[in-house]
Amino acid sequence: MMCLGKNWDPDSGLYGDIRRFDAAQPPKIPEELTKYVKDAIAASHEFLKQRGKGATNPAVELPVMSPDICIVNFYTTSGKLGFHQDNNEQESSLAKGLPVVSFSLGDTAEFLYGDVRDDDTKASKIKLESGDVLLFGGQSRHIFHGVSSIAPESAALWVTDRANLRSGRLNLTFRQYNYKGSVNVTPAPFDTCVCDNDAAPLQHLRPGMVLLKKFLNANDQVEIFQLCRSLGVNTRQFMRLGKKWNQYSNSYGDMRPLDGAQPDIPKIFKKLVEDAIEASHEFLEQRGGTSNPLVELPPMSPDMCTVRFDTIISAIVPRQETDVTEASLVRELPVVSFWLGDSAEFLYPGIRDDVASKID
Ligand SMILES: O=C(O)CCC(=O)C(=O)O
Ligand SMILES: [Mn+2]
Repeated sequence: MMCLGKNWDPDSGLYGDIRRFDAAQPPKIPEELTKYVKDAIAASHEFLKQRGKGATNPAVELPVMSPDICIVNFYTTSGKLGFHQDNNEQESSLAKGLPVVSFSLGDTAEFLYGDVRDDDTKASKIKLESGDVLLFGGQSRHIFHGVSSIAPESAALWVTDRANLRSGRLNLTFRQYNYKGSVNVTPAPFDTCVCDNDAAPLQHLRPGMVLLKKFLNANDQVEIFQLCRSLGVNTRQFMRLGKKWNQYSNSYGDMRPLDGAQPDIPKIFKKLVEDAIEASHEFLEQRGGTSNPLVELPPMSPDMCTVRFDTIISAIVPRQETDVTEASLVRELPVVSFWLGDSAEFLYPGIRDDVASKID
Protein backbone atom coordinates (compact mmCIF):
# COMPACT_ATOMS: atom_id res chain seq x y z
CA MET A 1 0.00 0.00 0.00
CA MET A 2 1.17 3.49 -0.73
CA CYS A 3 -0.51 6.82 -0.20
CA LEU A 4 -0.48 9.95 -2.31
CA GLY A 5 -1.57 13.29 -0.84
CA LYS A 6 -2.33 12.53 2.79
CA ASN A 7 -0.90 9.51 4.50
CA TRP A 8 -3.24 6.89 5.89
CA ASP A 9 -2.01 4.63 8.66
CA PRO A 10 -3.86 1.30 8.50
CA ASP A 11 -2.94 0.48 12.12
CA SER A 12 -4.52 3.56 13.67
CA GLY A 13 -6.97 4.31 10.84
CA LEU A 14 -5.78 7.92 11.00
CA TYR A 15 -4.68 10.30 8.28
CA GLY A 16 -1.58 12.43 8.71
CA ASP A 17 0.79 14.55 6.66
CA ILE A 18 3.86 12.40 7.02
CA ARG A 19 4.36 8.70 6.68
CA ARG A 20 5.83 6.74 9.51
CA PHE A 21 8.54 4.78 7.81
CA ASP A 22 10.68 7.68 6.56
CA ALA A 23 9.01 10.77 8.09
CA ALA A 24 8.55 12.14 4.54
CA GLN A 25 5.39 13.62 3.07
CA PRO A 26 3.78 11.25 0.58
CA PRO A 27 4.02 12.42 -3.06
CA LYS A 28 1.23 14.73 -4.20
CA ILE A 29 -1.48 13.26 -6.38
CA PRO A 30 -0.32 13.92 -9.97
CA GLU A 31 -2.59 16.27 -11.90
CA GLU A 32 -3.12 13.64 -14.57
CA LEU A 33 -4.77 11.39 -11.98
CA THR A 34 -6.91 14.19 -10.56
CA LYS A 35 -8.14 14.87 -14.09
CA TYR A 36 -9.22 11.24 -14.54
CA VAL A 37 -11.16 11.48 -11.26
CA LYS A 38 -12.92 14.70 -12.32
CA ASP A 39 -13.74 13.22 -15.72
CA ALA A 40 -15.19 10.10 -14.09
CA ILE A 41 -17.42 12.20 -11.80
CA ALA A 42 -18.56 14.30 -14.76
CA ALA A 43 -19.29 11.15 -16.81
CA SER A 44 -21.39 9.67 -14.01
CA HIS A 45 -23.35 12.92 -13.65
CA GLU A 46 -24.08 12.93 -17.35
CA PHE A 47 -25.17 9.30 -17.14
CA LEU A 48 -27.38 9.87 -14.07
CA LYS A 49 -28.95 12.93 -15.69
CA GLN A 50 -29.88 11.02 -18.82
CA ARG A 51 -31.00 7.98 -16.89
CA GLY A 52 -33.16 9.96 -14.46
CA LYS A 53 -34.57 12.07 -17.30
CA GLY A 54 -33.92 15.20 -15.29
CA ALA A 55 -35.97 14.08 -12.26
CA THR A 56 -32.95 13.67 -10.00
CA ASN A 57 -30.02 15.89 -9.21
CA PRO A 58 -26.85 13.92 -9.96
CA ALA A 59 -24.67 16.32 -7.98
CA VAL A 60 -26.74 15.56 -4.87
CA GLU A 61 -26.72 11.84 -5.46
CA LEU A 62 -22.99 11.79 -6.13
CA PRO A 63 -21.40 15.07 -4.97
CA VAL A 64 -18.41 16.52 -6.77
CA MET A 65 -15.13 16.10 -4.91
CA SER A 66 -11.56 17.19 -5.33
CA PRO A 67 -9.26 14.35 -4.23
CA ASP A 68 -6.48 15.01 -1.74
CA ILE A 69 -5.98 11.36 -0.79
CA CYS A 70 -5.17 8.42 -2.98
CA ILE A 71 -4.53 4.96 -1.58
CA VAL A 72 -2.75 2.66 -3.99
CA ASN A 73 -2.94 -1.08 -3.46
CA PHE A 74 -1.40 -3.85 -5.48
CA TYR A 75 -3.13 -7.24 -5.21
CA THR A 76 -1.28 -10.32 -6.32
CA THR A 77 -3.49 -13.07 -7.72
CA SER A 78 -4.14 -14.41 -4.24
CA GLY A 79 -4.92 -10.93 -2.89
CA LYS A 80 -8.09 -10.19 -0.96
CA LEU A 81 -9.47 -7.28 1.04
CA GLY A 82 -11.81 -7.91 3.97
CA PHE A 83 -15.28 -6.37 4.24
CA HIS A 84 -14.96 -2.83 5.61
CA GLN A 85 -16.27 0.73 5.42
CA ASP A 86 -14.20 3.71 4.33
CA ASN A 87 -14.89 6.04 7.22
CA ASN A 88 -11.58 7.53 8.33
CA GLU A 89 -12.11 10.80 6.48
CA GLN A 90 -13.39 13.92 8.28
CA GLU A 91 -16.99 13.93 9.43
CA SER A 92 -17.81 16.85 7.08
CA SER A 93 -16.63 14.85 4.05
CA LEU A 94 -18.54 11.75 5.12
CA ALA A 95 -21.71 13.68 5.95
CA LYS A 96 -21.66 15.37 2.58
CA GLY A 97 -21.29 11.94 0.98
CA LEU A 98 -18.22 12.92 -1.03
CA PRO A 99 -17.58 9.85 -3.12
CA VAL A 100 -14.77 7.34 -3.12
CA VAL A 101 -13.58 6.98 -6.70
CA SER A 102 -11.85 3.70 -7.40
CA PHE A 103 -9.76 2.76 -10.45
CA SER A 104 -9.10 -0.87 -11.33
CA LEU A 105 -6.13 -1.85 -13.48
CA GLY A 106 -4.76 -5.25 -14.43
CA ASP A 107 -6.43 -8.51 -13.42
CA THR A 108 -10.16 -8.61 -12.71
CA ALA A 109 -11.38 -8.46 -9.11
CA GLU A 110 -14.57 -9.79 -7.60
CA PHE A 111 -15.84 -6.85 -5.57
CA LEU A 112 -18.47 -7.32 -2.85
CA TYR A 113 -20.67 -4.60 -1.41
CA GLY A 114 -23.61 -4.46 0.95
CA ASP A 115 -25.15 -2.84 3.98
CA VAL A 116 -24.55 -5.49 6.62
CA ARG A 117 -21.42 -5.51 8.74
CA ASP A 118 -19.63 -8.85 9.12
CA ASP A 119 -21.78 -10.55 6.53
CA ASP A 120 -20.39 -10.60 3.06
CA THR A 121 -22.66 -13.54 2.20
CA LYS A 122 -25.52 -11.05 1.84
CA ALA A 123 -23.39 -8.81 -0.35
CA SER A 124 -23.87 -8.00 -4.00
CA LYS A 125 -21.01 -8.95 -6.31
CA ILE A 126 -19.56 -7.25 -9.35
CA LYS A 127 -16.51 -7.83 -11.45
CA LEU A 128 -14.10 -4.93 -11.65
CA GLU A 129 -12.02 -5.17 -14.81
CA SER A 130 -9.03 -3.23 -15.99
CA GLY A 131 -10.09 0.31 -16.85
CA ASP A 132 -13.27 0.26 -14.75
CA VAL A 133 -14.02 3.15 -12.44
CA LEU A 134 -16.37 2.66 -9.50
CA LEU A 135 -17.82 5.60 -7.58
CA PHE A 136 -19.63 5.32 -4.26
CA GLY A 137 -20.83 8.38 -2.42
CA GLY A 138 -24.02 10.03 -1.19
CA GLN A 139 -26.29 7.36 0.26
CA SER A 140 -23.76 4.66 -0.62
CA ARG A 141 -20.76 6.31 1.04
CA HIS A 142 -20.95 3.98 4.03
CA ILE A 143 -21.39 0.69 2.21
CA PHE A 144 -19.40 -2.27 3.44
CA HIS A 145 -17.17 -3.51 0.68
CA GLY A 146 -14.22 -5.75 -0.03
CA VAL A 147 -12.41 -7.80 -2.64
CA SER A 148 -13.03 -11.56 -2.47
CA SER A 149 -10.74 -12.70 -5.27
CA ILE A 150 -8.56 -11.75 -8.18
CA ALA A 151 -8.88 -13.75 -11.40
CA PRO A 152 -5.33 -14.72 -12.43
CA GLU A 153 -4.22 -13.84 -15.95
CA SER A 154 -7.51 -12.08 -16.65
CA ALA A 155 -5.99 -8.79 -17.74
CA ALA A 156 -5.70 -8.34 -21.48
CA LEU A 157 -2.22 -9.01 -22.77
CA TRP A 158 -1.78 -5.47 -23.95
CA VAL A 159 -2.16 -4.27 -20.35
CA THR A 160 0.48 -6.59 -18.97
CA ASP A 161 2.82 -6.22 -21.93
CA ARG A 162 2.64 -2.48 -22.45
CA ALA A 163 2.68 -1.69 -18.76
CA ASN A 164 5.28 -4.39 -18.12
CA LEU A 165 3.14 -5.75 -15.32
CA ARG A 166 3.15 -9.17 -13.80
CA SER A 167 -0.12 -10.86 -12.80
CA GLY A 168 -2.15 -8.91 -10.30
CA ARG A 169 -4.33 -5.88 -9.91
CA LEU A 170 -3.57 -2.28 -9.12
CA ASN A 171 -6.29 -0.33 -7.35
CA LEU A 172 -6.30 3.40 -6.70
CA THR A 173 -8.98 4.88 -4.44
CA PHE A 174 -9.37 8.64 -4.32
CA ARG A 175 -11.11 10.57 -1.56
CA GLN A 176 -11.41 14.12 -0.25
CA TYR A 177 -10.47 14.39 3.39
CA ASN A 178 -12.43 17.45 4.38
CA TYR A 179 -15.48 19.32 3.13
CA LYS A 180 -15.64 23.04 3.87
CA GLY A 181 -19.09 23.97 2.50
CA SER A 182 -22.34 23.56 4.34
CA VAL A 183 -23.62 20.04 4.65
CA ASN A 184 -27.17 19.71 3.54
CA VAL A 185 -28.35 16.30 4.56
CA THR A 186 -31.56 16.20 2.55
CA PRO A 187 -31.50 12.73 1.03
CA ALA A 188 -31.28 12.68 -2.72
CA PRO A 189 -34.48 11.61 -4.42
CA PHE A 190 -33.81 8.50 -6.40
CA ASP A 191 -35.55 5.91 -8.44
CA THR A 192 -34.93 2.51 -6.91
CA CYS A 193 -32.93 1.51 -9.87
CA VAL A 194 -30.57 -1.34 -9.80
CA CYS A 195 -28.40 -2.38 -12.61
CA ASP A 196 -30.35 -4.56 -14.97
CA ASN A 197 -27.59 -5.14 -17.46
CA ASP A 198 -24.22 -6.27 -16.19
CA ALA A 199 -22.65 -5.74 -19.57
CA ALA A 200 -23.71 -2.09 -19.86
CA PRO A 201 -20.83 0.35 -20.15
CA LEU A 202 -22.31 2.55 -17.42
CA GLN A 203 -24.20 1.01 -14.52
CA HIS A 204 -26.25 2.51 -11.72
CA LEU A 205 -25.67 -0.08 -9.01
CA ARG A 206 -27.67 1.64 -6.27
CA PRO A 207 -28.31 5.23 -5.16
CA GLY A 208 -24.95 6.96 -5.02
CA MET A 209 -23.07 4.12 -6.68
CA VAL A 210 -22.06 4.16 -10.32
CA LEU A 211 -19.77 1.87 -12.27
CA LEU A 212 -18.12 3.17 -15.41
CA LYS A 213 -16.99 0.09 -17.34
CA LYS A 214 -13.69 0.51 -19.20
CA PHE A 215 -13.72 4.23 -18.53
CA LEU A 216 -9.92 4.25 -18.69
CA ASN A 217 -8.73 3.30 -22.15
CA ALA A 218 -5.53 1.43 -23.02
CA ASN A 219 -3.31 4.51 -23.07
CA ASP A 220 -4.81 5.86 -19.84
CA GLN A 221 -4.14 2.60 -18.06
CA VAL A 222 -0.54 2.36 -19.20
CA GLU A 223 0.01 6.00 -18.21
CA ILE A 224 -1.39 5.34 -14.71
CA PHE A 225 0.84 2.31 -14.22
CA GLN A 226 3.87 4.29 -15.25
CA LEU A 227 2.96 7.22 -13.05
CA CYS A 228 2.54 4.93 -10.06
CA ARG A 229 5.86 3.33 -10.73
CA SER A 230 7.61 6.68 -11.07
CA LEU A 231 6.15 7.67 -7.68
CA GLY A 232 7.76 4.63 -6.11
CA VAL A 233 4.63 2.58 -5.57
CA ASN A 234 5.59 -0.85 -4.36
CA THR A 235 3.91 -3.44 -2.28
CA ARG A 236 5.31 -2.41 1.06
CA GLN A 237 6.95 0.53 2.61
CA PHE A 238 10.15 -1.29 3.17
CA MET A 239 12.43 -3.08 0.84
CA ARG A 240 12.96 -6.74 0.32
CA LEU A 241 16.18 -8.08 -1.12
CA GLY A 242 16.48 -11.66 -2.29
CA LYS A 243 13.11 -13.34 -1.84
CA LYS A 244 10.11 -11.04 -1.61
CA TRP A 245 7.47 -11.27 1.04
CA ASN A 246 3.97 -11.16 -0.39
CA GLN A 247 1.59 -9.57 2.10
CA TYR A 248 -1.49 -10.95 0.39
CA SER A 249 -0.54 -14.58 -0.01
CA ASN A 250 1.58 -14.64 3.18
CA SER A 251 4.42 -16.28 1.32
CA TYR A 252 7.75 -15.51 -0.29
CA GLY A 253 8.28 -15.27 -4.03
CA ASP A 254 11.16 -14.32 -6.28
CA MET A 255 9.74 -11.16 -7.73
CA ARG A 256 8.42 -7.87 -6.50
CA PRO A 257 4.72 -8.12 -7.39
CA LEU A 258 4.34 -4.67 -8.94
CA ASP A 259 7.22 -4.62 -11.38
CA GLY A 260 8.62 -8.13 -11.43
CA ALA A 261 12.07 -6.84 -10.39
CA GLN A 262 14.33 -9.15 -8.43
CA PRO A 263 16.86 -7.08 -6.48
CA ASP A 264 19.34 -9.46 -4.92
CA ILE A 265 21.11 -9.23 -1.57
CA PRO A 266 24.45 -7.45 -2.13
CA LYS A 267 27.48 -9.74 -1.68
CA ILE A 268 28.81 -7.56 1.13
CA PHE A 269 25.61 -8.16 3.15
CA LYS A 270 25.90 -11.92 2.69
CA LYS A 271 29.51 -11.80 3.78
CA LEU A 272 28.69 -9.75 6.88
CA VAL A 273 26.00 -12.28 7.85
CA GLU A 274 28.37 -15.20 7.42
CA ASP A 275 31.06 -13.37 9.40
CA ALA A 276 28.56 -12.62 12.18
CA ILE A 277 27.56 -16.28 12.44
CA GLU A 278 31.19 -17.33 12.48
CA ALA A 279 31.97 -14.79 15.22
CA SER A 280 29.13 -16.14 17.34
CA HIS A 281 30.42 -19.68 16.92
CA GLU A 282 33.83 -18.51 18.10
CA PHE A 283 32.21 -16.85 21.10
CA LEU A 284 30.05 -19.85 22.00
CA GLU A 285 33.03 -22.17 21.75
CA GLN A 286 35.20 -20.03 24.02
CA ARG A 287 32.37 -19.60 26.45
CA GLY A 288 32.36 -23.38 26.88
CA GLY A 289 29.40 -25.47 27.93
CA THR A 290 28.22 -28.66 26.44
CA SER A 291 26.48 -27.44 23.35
CA ASN A 292 27.91 -27.59 19.87
CA PRO A 293 27.88 -24.03 18.43
CA LEU A 294 27.02 -25.37 14.98
CA VAL A 295 23.93 -27.04 16.42
CA GLU A 296 23.02 -24.17 18.71
CA LEU A 297 23.23 -21.63 15.89
CA PRO A 298 23.37 -23.44 12.54
CA PRO A 299 25.29 -21.68 9.75
CA MET A 300 23.17 -20.30 6.93
CA SER A 301 23.59 -18.43 3.70
CA PRO A 302 20.92 -15.71 3.49
CA ASP A 303 18.58 -15.56 0.49
CA MET A 304 16.23 -12.98 1.92
CA CYS A 305 16.76 -9.67 3.63
CA THR A 306 14.29 -7.10 4.88
CA VAL A 307 15.41 -3.50 5.19
CA ARG A 308 13.18 -1.40 7.41
CA PHE A 309 13.49 2.18 8.48
CA ASP A 310 11.90 2.89 11.83
CA THR A 311 11.11 6.46 12.74
CA ILE A 312 11.16 7.55 16.36
CA ILE A 313 7.50 6.65 16.69
CA SER A 314 7.75 3.18 15.15
CA ALA A 315 6.96 -0.01 16.95
CA ILE A 316 6.44 -3.63 15.93
CA VAL A 317 4.44 -5.84 18.23
CA PRO A 318 6.16 -9.07 19.32
CA ARG A 319 5.81 -11.65 16.59
CA GLN A 320 7.52 -14.81 15.43
CA GLU A 321 9.57 -15.03 12.25
CA THR A 322 7.91 -18.09 10.80
CA ASP A 323 7.47 -16.95 7.23
CA VAL A 324 10.15 -19.22 5.81
CA THR A 325 9.96 -22.81 4.56
CA GLU A 326 9.31 -25.63 6.98
CA ALA A 327 12.77 -27.05 6.15
CA SER A 328 14.44 -23.82 7.22
CA LEU A 329 12.43 -23.73 10.46
CA VAL A 330 13.08 -27.38 11.28
CA ARG A 331 16.81 -26.88 10.84
CA GLU A 332 16.48 -23.81 13.08
CA LEU A 333 18.44 -21.62 10.68
CA PRO A 334 18.98 -18.28 12.42
CA VAL A 335 17.65 -14.81 11.70
CA VAL A 336 20.54 -12.32 11.68
CA SER A 337 19.64 -8.71 12.32
CA PHE A 338 21.83 -5.58 11.89
CA TRP A 339 20.85 -2.30 13.54
CA LEU A 340 22.00 1.13 12.44
CA GLY A 341 21.19 4.62 13.70
CA ASP A 342 19.07 5.29 16.80
CA SER A 343 18.88 2.62 19.47
CA ALA A 344 15.83 0.41 19.64
CA GLU A 345 14.33 -1.32 22.62
CA PHE A 346 13.97 -4.91 21.47
CA LEU A 347 11.56 -7.22 23.29
CA TYR A 348 11.68 -11.00 23.22
CA PRO A 349 9.04 -12.64 25.34
CA GLY A 350 9.39 -16.43 25.59
CA ILE A 351 5.65 -16.82 25.41
CA ARG A 352 3.08 -15.19 23.17
CA ASP A 353 1.40 -12.17 24.82
CA ASP A 354 3.60 -12.51 27.91
CA VAL A 355 5.97 -10.15 29.69
CA ALA A 356 9.10 -9.72 27.59
CA SER A 357 12.81 -9.52 28.24
CA LYS A 358 14.38 -6.39 26.81
CA ILE A 359 17.68 -5.38 25.21
CA ASP A 360 18.88 -2.19 23.58
O1 LIG B 1 -9.52 -2.75 -4.34
C1 LIG B 1 -10.65 -2.29 -4.31
O2 LIG B 1 -11.40 -2.32 -5.29
C2 LIG B 1 -11.19 -1.69 -3.04
C3 LIG B 1 -10.16 -0.95 -2.27
C4 LIG B 1 -10.69 -0.41 -1.00
O3 LIG B 1 -11.79 -0.66 -0.63
C5 LIG B 1 -9.87 0.48 -0.17
O4 LIG B 1 -8.68 0.71 -0.51
O5 LIG B 1 -10.38 0.97 0.85
MN1 LIG C 1 -12.43 0.61 1.02
